[in-house]
Amino acid sequence: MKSSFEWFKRRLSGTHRASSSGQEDALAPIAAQWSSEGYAVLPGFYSDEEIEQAKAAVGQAWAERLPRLVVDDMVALKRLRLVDVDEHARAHHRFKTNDLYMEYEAVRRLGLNARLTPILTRLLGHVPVLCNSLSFEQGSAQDDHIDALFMTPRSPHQLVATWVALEDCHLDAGPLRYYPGSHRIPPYVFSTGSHHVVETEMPHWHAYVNHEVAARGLKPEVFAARKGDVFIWSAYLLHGGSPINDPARTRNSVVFHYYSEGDCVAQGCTLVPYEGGYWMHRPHQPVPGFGEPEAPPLPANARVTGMASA
Ligand SMILES: O=C(O)CCC(=O)C(=O)O
Repeated sequence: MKSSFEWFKRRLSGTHRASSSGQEDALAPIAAQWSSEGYAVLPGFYSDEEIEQAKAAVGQAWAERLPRLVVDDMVALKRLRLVDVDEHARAHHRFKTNDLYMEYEAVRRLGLNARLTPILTRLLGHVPVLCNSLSFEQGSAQDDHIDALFMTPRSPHQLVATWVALEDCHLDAGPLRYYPGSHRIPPYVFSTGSHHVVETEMPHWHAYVNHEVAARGLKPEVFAARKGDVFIWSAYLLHGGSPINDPARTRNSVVFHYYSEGDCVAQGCTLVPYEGGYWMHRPHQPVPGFGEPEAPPLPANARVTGMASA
């Protein structure tokens, strides 16, 4: 795996020589890993500078405390406005900060850019629309799941995620865990006929997935990430956050999810062209008790699809 990526990195840096036919495919090793394992790794993809700028933006979000920003308190298990997080919780709880991609360019740039967008386009098979971001300062310790349960794409397979390491991840900090090859498990069908989660039926989902994992001999691995690494996973790859053995350790990282342009247009989304793809402009996540959530200002080049443009 690593050697094929070295080849790809040489290609990206321009030191790769094309074959005599000139037809070599720089993304072939990544696409092959994607197809056989359900994920792809881009070691050292981002520079220290790019990573530090994104980290600074997360710090800025917590300093500015824009009232429209929304976080999930992963200890108290509740969603709230960032501005309402008290000092005690900020110091002692773990938070997932939602959708900084809509607010801070330095975060958005890690989700879409001239080097990453072509890779995402190849793996997704469509032009990607960056539709959310989740910034973590500590591990998520999230149960194993597939993203298609919660962000069920309108068209099967038209959802991918990237995970970017904003620092080296210590193995006691709760690294990302994943099951290579699990993307081949046919998605569970709930009583609604959909792959979308029905919470009361999750015990059946777990029993089904555990059975499939055992029957296929799949084994979990952890991503011992180094700062600047990118991990890309399919909507159907089983993954989660490993237990946090040392709560004092940070695990700065950001997850981005992407739907396809076609699915977003079919759903009338507002898309902002960016670095060969789009980012979705929308309200922030709703917070119980706060009415309609607010969106950031609409960029002048936004493309409003659906009824208005039909
Ligand atoms: O970063 C992690 O620990 C897991 C994140 C995750 O599972 C997700 O965002 O779907």
